Parts: sequence; C-alpha cells; structure tokens
Amino acid sequence: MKYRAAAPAIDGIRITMESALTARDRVGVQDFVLLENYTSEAAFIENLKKRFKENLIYTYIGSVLVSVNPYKELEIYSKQHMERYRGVSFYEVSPHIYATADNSYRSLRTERKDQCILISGESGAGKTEASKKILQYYAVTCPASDQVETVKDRLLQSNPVLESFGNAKTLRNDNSSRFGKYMDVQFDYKGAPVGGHILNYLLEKSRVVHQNHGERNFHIFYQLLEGGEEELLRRLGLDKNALNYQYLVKGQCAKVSSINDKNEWKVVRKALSIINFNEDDVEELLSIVASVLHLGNVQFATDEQGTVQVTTENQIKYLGRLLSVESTVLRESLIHKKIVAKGEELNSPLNLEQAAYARDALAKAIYGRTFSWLVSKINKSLAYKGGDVLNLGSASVIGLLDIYGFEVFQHNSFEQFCINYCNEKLQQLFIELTLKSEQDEYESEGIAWEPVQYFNNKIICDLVEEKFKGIISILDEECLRPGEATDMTFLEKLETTVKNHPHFVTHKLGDQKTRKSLGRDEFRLQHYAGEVNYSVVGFLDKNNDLLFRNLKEVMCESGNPIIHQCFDRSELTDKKRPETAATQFKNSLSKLMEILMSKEPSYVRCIKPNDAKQPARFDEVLIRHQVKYLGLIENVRVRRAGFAYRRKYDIFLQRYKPLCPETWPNWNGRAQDGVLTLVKTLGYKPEEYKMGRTKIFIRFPKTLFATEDALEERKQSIATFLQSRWRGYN
Ligand code: AOV
Ligand code: MG
Repeated sequence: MKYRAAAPAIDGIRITMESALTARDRVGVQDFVLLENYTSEAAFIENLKKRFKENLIYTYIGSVLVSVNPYKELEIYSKQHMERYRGVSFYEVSPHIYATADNSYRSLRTERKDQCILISGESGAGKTEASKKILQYYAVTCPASDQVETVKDRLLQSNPVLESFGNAKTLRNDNSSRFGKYMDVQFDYKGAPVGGHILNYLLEKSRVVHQNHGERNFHIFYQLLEGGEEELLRRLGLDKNALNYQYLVKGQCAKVSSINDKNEWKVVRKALSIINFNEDDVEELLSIVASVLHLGNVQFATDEQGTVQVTTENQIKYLGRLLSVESTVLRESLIHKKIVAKGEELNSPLNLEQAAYARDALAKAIYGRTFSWLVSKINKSLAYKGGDVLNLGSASVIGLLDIYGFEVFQHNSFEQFCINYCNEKLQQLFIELTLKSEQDEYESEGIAWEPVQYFNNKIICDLVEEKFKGIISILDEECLRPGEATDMTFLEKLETTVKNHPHFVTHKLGDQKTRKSLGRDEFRLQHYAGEVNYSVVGFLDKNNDLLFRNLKEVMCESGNPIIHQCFDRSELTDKKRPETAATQFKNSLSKLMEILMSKEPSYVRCIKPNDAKQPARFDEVLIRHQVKYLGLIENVRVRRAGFAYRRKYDIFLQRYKPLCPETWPNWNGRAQDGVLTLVKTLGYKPEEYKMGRTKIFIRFPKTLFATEDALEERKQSIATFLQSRWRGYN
C-alpha cells in the first residue's frame, strides 16, 4: 500500500499550481468537498456539468462516488486503467469506479472487515453497468490460482445469464433489471476471489404475460427465437417470428436497434456452459422458456353447451412434451378448478376469463420459479469448493448490491410500488449510515459540531411497511377476505386508515388540483424521489399470487427435472397460508438491510443525464432533481464540516507508534495519552485534529498522508539498518 502526500491531483495529472487553476476551470474539482461554494446547488451542478463535458463521469464526495451515465463507450476501462488504481489512494488518481472497488478491497484486506458496495440511482442511471465494472476489476486485479480462474470466470459469466432471464427493455432503460440482486464475492486469506453467492429479490413476473407499449418481455425469449439453431427451434416447436407469440406482441416492439439478440444468444449459451450447465440442463431450461411461449398461445372458446374448451390443441401437445406432463390432464386443469367440499373433490368448470387468468398465472409461476431455480443453480457453481483455506464467517466478503432503480411510468402498478419501496429502503440505509451516523458519532464522541438538516424518508418507509396501519398490512388484510374484498375496497380502506399522512393522497382526499391529476382507482405516494400515482387495479391478485391447485398438481408430476424441483408436493399438503408477495418482499428486504448493516459500506450514486438515453445531453432540470433527492448537497456539507479520517486510539497508536521515541516500541499508559504524545511529536496543528472520547478525528486527508509517508520512510530505514547488520554478520 502506498500513500503519498501531495496536492490533490486533478484527474491523474500532477500539475503546477498555475496550470492547476486553469485545468480546474475546465474540468472542475474531482471532489465536491473541494468546491469553494460547497453549499450551493448551482455550483454543484456546474461542477458536474464541466466534468461531464470532458467525459469525466466520476466525481467524489469524500469516499462516496457520484457517477453520471455517459450513454457511450469511454476508453477508461482497460486493463491498464485497472492497474493504475491498484493499491493507490483515492487522491492520487482521478475518480473512478475502480478506485471505489479497490478501496473496499484494501479495507477488507487490511482491516479485516466485510465490505459492501451499494449502488443506487433511478432506472437507467448506470447501476448494473457499475456493478459489472467492479466485478471485472476484481477478476483482473486480484491474485489468482488455477482454480480461482474458473471462479472468476463463473462470477463474470453469471451476469449475462441472469440479465437474459431477468432484464428487459422498458421505456426507461433498454436493459432494465427487473429483479433485485445482491451478490457476495468471497475472498480467501490470500485475497483471491474463491466463490460467490447471489440473493435475488422479487422478479417482475407480470412482464411474462403483459408488456406496456414500447416495452418487451424478458430478453431470453427474443434471444432464443433470433439466435436459436433451426434444429433446436424445431424441437421446441417454435418459429423465428416473435410476432407469432401472444406474450411477445403486447408492447409492439420486438426489435430494438440497441439490442442484438442474436449475438446475445451466443454470449448466453457460452456463459451457461461456463457456469456448469450441461447439454441436458440447457435443453430442460429452454424447454421451459418455449413452454411459456406456447402457453401464451393457448386459447379458449365456449362450445354449444356453453362450456369453455381449449381451442389450440397443438399448443397443448407441445406443452405436454416440453413440460413432460400428460397433455390431457393439463388441458383439463386449464379449464377447471378443483374444489374440495365436505371431503369430496369437485371439478368446477371455469369461464373464459377465469381460464385465461389460470393460464397466465401458470406462465408466471413457471417463469418466476425457474428464475429462482436458475439463481440457486448458479450459486452451486459459485460455491467455494476448497474447505479449510477459507474460514467463511470471518472477514472475507465484499457484497455488491444492484437493485431495480426508482421508476415512474404513465401507469404504475403493484410492481412499481414494490420497486420504489425498495429504493426508499436503500435511501433510508444511506441516511442511517452516512448522514445520521456521522452526526451521531460526533455527538457521542463529544466533538463540537454544527448539525446539517436533511430530509429523513423514514416516514415514507413506515407508511408502506408499518405493522397494522402500513399500506402492505392493509393490503394483506384485504387479501384475507376473498369474495368480499376488491381492489377498490382496498383503496377505501387505505383512505380511512392513512388519510392524514402527508405523503399519501387519493382522488377523494385531494384538493381540486390533485383530483384533476389522479384517477379514481389511484393513490399517490410522495416518494423521496418524486410523486408516483399507483393504480390499485390488480393489487389484490398480484399480492395473493395464487395458482389454482390442479395446475400445481400437474406441475408436481412434471418429468422436466427443473419444473419438478420448482413445484414441490409439500405445497399441496401444507395447510398454512403462504405469505403474500408484498410481505415476502418486505421480509426479504428487512433481512437484506441487516446483511448490509453488518458490513462496511461504500456508495456509488448514479445519475441519469437525460431521458432520451443519448450521449452528451446534460438535462439540468432532471439532474438537479436527482442531486436533490439523493441528498448529495447535504452529503457534501456533512463531509465538509466533518473529519476525513477517524480511528480508535489503540488502533491508531499501534500503527504509528514507530514514529515517536516515547511510544516506540511500547506505550505503557492509556492509548489516548499515547496518541496525544504521538501527534505532538508529529507536529499536528490544533486545527488538524480533535480528540474524541474513544477516537482521534483528523480533519484533512493530507495530514494522514504525511503521517503515512513518514511511516513508510521509517520502515525503510529500519529495513536498511537490519540489512546492513545482516551483511555485517557475513
Ligand atoms: P440501471 O441498472 O441503473 O437501470 P444500466 O446500468 O442498465 O442502468 O445502464 C443503462 C444503460 O446506460 C446501459 O445499458 C448502457 O448503455 C449505458 N451505460 C450505463 N453506464 C455506462 C458506462 N459507464 N459507460 C457506458 N455506458 C453506460 V434499472 O436496471 O432500469 O434501475 O431497473
Ligand atoms: Mg440495472
């Protein structure tokens, strides 16, 4: 590790003071903390803009990285670039996602504390790209052995597979993540990546059966049709034309200029084999993908007796084959509902609408469960296979969080509600861990401090998740009243329960202006990132997430090994009511927050420069809005008023004690007194540091760098001394 005391370099170029000034005029400062007018939003935006124009998309706020999506390929991700960031301190080179990655890695190695990197920002801001860059950085720069090479490959190759099945084109982003992802990268004692584990969060299943105008289904469907070999498609009973599939035509945009499905298909096929899928696995997986398309084409009509029948026998035949189930049983299950009354089983016929509903529910269930299966299969291939070398549980993990970003559409439903709630939680964590904890620490350490005001979004999190009176609770309550409750009774209940909440309004509760902009079936949440109108239509169904029993039974009998694993017979006998979708999501998020809280966080705050997905467009209104809601100005203020570095007295003393004759080799008093003696010897000026109750606080990075330099020199002189002694013996 090397630290060097120097005037902060401006984007990698070490320059003299005069040219530094002109360069700064042109490219701005690389850390917002260095802005002269650091409380001004205009100065913040101006700095961001200057840098964006020069293709400098990264800027720091202390250790937080702000990143603006360039919407074009930049030549800053080569191996040479990666090398430049290895083991180098933040201030020496220009801001980069690699510096963030490297910093976490070094903390993991030197401080032995688990790390996590939290990437946030709205849909299309560049989160997924950032997480991939971090992973690539570790794959290239971390030490490796033969076995580790395969792990690195698998870590990287898990991405195209998960994106193929879990990402889709939306109006906001052509490669939008439709699931949340948290990935642990595990390192051994040598610092080599040796394994990984992925947790996935709530996939947007409804996309399987419906897409809004201008959007697509998940990438895999188009990739398979475009890229799949003729023989394969023949086996799956598919033809190449996406327009022939009901589940692919809803958004009316099967082809997208920015997406090359054919190439992606090759990438995915190769990735599948690297993550340990053999030919059978692939065939079984693709059979499921194909069966979803066939299901979408299953149609119904009423016969002369008024009974609903399946009219597309061909589809049923393929489904039987691909899912390895009895076609006749499947056909009957699609048009009947099994009711158990007084110990007797009755098969009651479905009407047209119910049959279509059952079909779509089956497609969603199959796809959603297969996605989870995919994640667990990937986890098996990523699992560390060594044994004693790695003591998992001790400090050895860097977690990467890449979720779906905040999103607002013309029409927002249950899915947006969940996605935006997830973003509220992440913002809350940011507040807890940076703004709040920083200030709390000054207080508990007795350091004089001018508090910084910020908006705490806890009030919105509570509105959604509070027991008994939160929106999810009320939704669950309605789901417990089948036959009586409807989406509209849910809305009414919301109106009576949370009517006075400052972040909640409906058509009925609003003033005239609100009523104009809000449908009768909508409620509006004032999120930290802006207001969103949610239509309640479909909320109950999606939250219940029911699959009729007879369809479950058919799937349990499937001869397709993946489906068989996805549908367990125990589900049929289990009397307990399964958790609703929203409650499951809420609980999984709460577990995620615990995981993240137990690690040392780093932040990447992504900003979307325009809504047109275009390079070189800096939409100031849009950006100002994001800077505001991300709390970036407050972040600068807290940081600026604060101290760059803090350490417990004993740790600080242990590291730097060679620099003072009185503390070297041992200090026999209180660590705090030792540190005081030490910094006096080092010549720290009073404004450079403060002594807290348990820690020393150092205001400027340069003070610390100078101390690090002195330590390095001292070590070298000791080494030289020892060498000369050693030579003397020979
Ligand atoms: P997201 O993950 O934040 O949105 P992505 O990471 O998918 O957004 O970025 C969207 C698109 O922006 C990518 O497909 C790239 O075309 C482009 N892009 C992003 N970052 C970079 C970069 N560093 N260099 C070049 N192009 C970039 V969402 O998943 O929708 O919330 O749910
Ligand atoms: Mg994404």
